[in-house]
Amino acid sequence: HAAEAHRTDLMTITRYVLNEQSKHPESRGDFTILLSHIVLGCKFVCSAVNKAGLAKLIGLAGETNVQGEEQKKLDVLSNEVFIKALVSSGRTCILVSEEDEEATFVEPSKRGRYCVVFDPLDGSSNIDCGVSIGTIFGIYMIKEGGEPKLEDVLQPGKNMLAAGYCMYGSSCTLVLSTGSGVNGFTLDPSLGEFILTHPDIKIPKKGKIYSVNEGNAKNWDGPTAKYVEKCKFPKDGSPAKSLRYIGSMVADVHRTLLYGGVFLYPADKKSPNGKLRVLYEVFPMSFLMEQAGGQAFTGKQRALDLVPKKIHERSPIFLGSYDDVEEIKALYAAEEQK
Ligand code: P6P
Repeated sequence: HAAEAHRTDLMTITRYVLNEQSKHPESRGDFTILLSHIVLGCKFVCSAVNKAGLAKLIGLAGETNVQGEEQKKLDVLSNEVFIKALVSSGRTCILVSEEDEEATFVEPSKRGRYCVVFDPLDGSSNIDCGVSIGTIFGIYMIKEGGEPKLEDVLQPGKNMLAAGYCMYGSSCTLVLSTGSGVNGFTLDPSLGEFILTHPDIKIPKKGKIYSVNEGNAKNWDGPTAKYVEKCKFPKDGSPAKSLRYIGSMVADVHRTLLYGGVFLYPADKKSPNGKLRVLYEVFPMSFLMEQAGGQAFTGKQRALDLVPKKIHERSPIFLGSYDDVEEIKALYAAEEQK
């Protein structure tokens, strides 16, 4: 009977978020409405990404769509969809997107209390070869009343109320945390609903995989070089780790979350702050890792303690299984002692 109930008792992301809301009686449902608009954006991008793949593959309508308009690059299209969805939710006041140099300040008549930072289509350079890509987002509450200002989004990641990503791959999977654990939902295209498929995700305490772009090895600093060396040639007789690097952050992080291990995008001589962006790549993924029992480190401090000064600031990042990141922290601490 339980199995039967499971099949018919569909836990959709909407129901899940409403359940969370019911834990906060004072809530006016604004957060639920905001999340429902983010989910709408993800559904749209999922369908656009799948179509684009198909259009590219079989040369449908060339580079222009049926209206003869120049086919928009998918990341530009995705950005417009999210901006419009977030503004029309009436629950946001500042939006920071990887695609826009400046933050978007929502007009007063449509303003709400939330600030959303997002990368509408991270890894989009991978679309043409069919590698999974994704949307990454984080949500802050505006610091205090009055005119929203840039400082309201330059908050440390630990102040985020929620964070998540939607991965567009063989299936469309949305992984979300609203501060009490991590849950994964898979889009059922026949229903147009995200169904709970990965309840209460916990990352393994230690993993057998390391994930880094080895092509940057000549530029790494000591601790990173030492850690990767240890993964490949362990001195304690333990088996070497496997290297898995997809080159699309959402895919590499999703595998790390489910299988364990560690994802590294270290600083190097070329880019002293690494490559990944603090607000809408490092913070949301670090938030999820901590919520799943893992951790995230910048080489200097806990990633979520970082206070960004600019909205497109970058930071090195080491995130994943708790024990694996501990080893990296020990190597950086030893370097500090020198
Ligand atoms: P590299 C994709 O371009 C991206 O922003 C992330 O999704 C990914 O983790 C990283 O860059 C890959 O960078 O330098 O290894 O190609």
